[in-house]
Amino acid sequence: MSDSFLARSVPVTRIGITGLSQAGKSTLITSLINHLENLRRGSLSAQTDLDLLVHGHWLRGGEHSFDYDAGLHALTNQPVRWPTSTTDWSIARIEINVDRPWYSLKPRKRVIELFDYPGEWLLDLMLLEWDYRQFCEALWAWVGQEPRHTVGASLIAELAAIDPLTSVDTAQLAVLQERWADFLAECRIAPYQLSRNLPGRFLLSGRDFDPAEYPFVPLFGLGVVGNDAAHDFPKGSWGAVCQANFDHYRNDQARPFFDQHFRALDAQVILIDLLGAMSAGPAALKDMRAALEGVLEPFRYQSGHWLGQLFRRRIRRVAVCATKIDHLLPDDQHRLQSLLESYLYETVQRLAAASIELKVMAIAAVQSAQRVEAGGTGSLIGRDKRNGEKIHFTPPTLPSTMPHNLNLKIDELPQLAPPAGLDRAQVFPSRRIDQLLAFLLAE
Ligand SMILES: Nc1nc2c(ncn2[C@@H]2O[C@H](COP(=O)(O)OP(=O)(O)OP(=O)(O)O)[C@@H](O)[C@H]2O)c(=O)[nH]1
Ligand SMILES: [Mg+2]
Repeated sequence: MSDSFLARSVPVTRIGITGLSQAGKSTLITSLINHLENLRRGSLSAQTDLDLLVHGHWLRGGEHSFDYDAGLHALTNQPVRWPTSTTDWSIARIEINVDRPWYSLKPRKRVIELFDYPGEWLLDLMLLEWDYRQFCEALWAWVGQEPRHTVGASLIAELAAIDPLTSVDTAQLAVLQERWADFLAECRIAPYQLSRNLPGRFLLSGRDFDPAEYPFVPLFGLGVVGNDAAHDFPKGSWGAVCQANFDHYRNDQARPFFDQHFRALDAQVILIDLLGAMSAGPAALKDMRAALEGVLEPFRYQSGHWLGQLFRRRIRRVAVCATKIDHLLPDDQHRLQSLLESYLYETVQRLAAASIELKVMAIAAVQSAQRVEAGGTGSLIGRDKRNGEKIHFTPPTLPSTMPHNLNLKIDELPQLAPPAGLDRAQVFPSRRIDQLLAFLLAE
């Protein structure tokens, strides 16, 4: 990594951390740094895989640096709040002292880089292999199913009514592109919580890209979808303009991002809001699983494939983590772990066959609810994220296995505020962050 002189003198482990908007990336990174800064305190010191790591400190500064100060400020000042939402990539660097015997020639320092980027961009992995026509076909299949079919009904009908061979109306295209982005944004949040929202940069463009400069939408009309006899779109037609701008998006935006950043990754963490998807119901669960399958597929490609080269060169470990499990009682936290294992069983098996270690974990970066015993049944107490008021709730009881058809729906969970009294010099209360670090950092 040329951007850091440290990279040349000490070994660097770069870990990608991603997840859809609000999955808990920034909070997790803040908590991971806090754990590494307090390596010899708390449960991390009990992880035998990490017992050579003695002291970690966050390296301030550098380009695109993760704002740990802001995360700490939010979580440890009164009134406590969660880190603010982020819209671009950043890197947190933590230098760690390694305890070696005096005669060892191995390095006595190690740098961990946590690379935070939006999951929306990871989802673009799915479209890297498509041409424009395949893109339209895939999206046509998705919008044929509920809830997308109903949520986007009028937009879908309008896109299907356009004859791709006729001259493009650029004003109408601009409006349709905005409406497509709005449709994606609506699908992403409650009550739908869908995951496969493409193109990802329509939702989160990043600092260097303006989707309006290269507008395109999926066209579902004659000649694009369901017509094998591929014919060229006439110059200046809807089809030609959308195709050219799709190609620009794929080749000059999505692909360079992976080219630039995935070469240097040693491990990848994908955060999912499984509890959120479970409260949205089976359609959200199915869509999330399909999205995960889609983005994990390239990890299996052979090195003859350009994506295979990118992924297989270094990335050997992948963790898929269901976040925010502090919303559950301890027994249900265990059940969520086994639900997640059965939910992703086939994917785990497939990656294992390709020698990629995929671990699925149920975690909480900052435990924000406390258990109380009320009349024999357990319940939880925390504070409301919006107004800080105390809330007392009985979390849902989870089944111990995931139904094969994903026919599962739980009640919506409250949104909690972080707990008061967090301190940088103490390990934040959390669930399984120590195990996640042990998996990612084991030598
Ligand atoms: N109870 C609980 N809530 C959490 C935890 N982590 C995140 N949250 C909630 O999830 C929200 C989003 O967390 P962030 O860490 O900002 O998530 P993000 O993925 O960085 O979000 P964007 O930057 O907007 O994409 C927070 O505002 C909290 O409401 C956790 O460990 N426990
Ligand atoms: Mg964030």
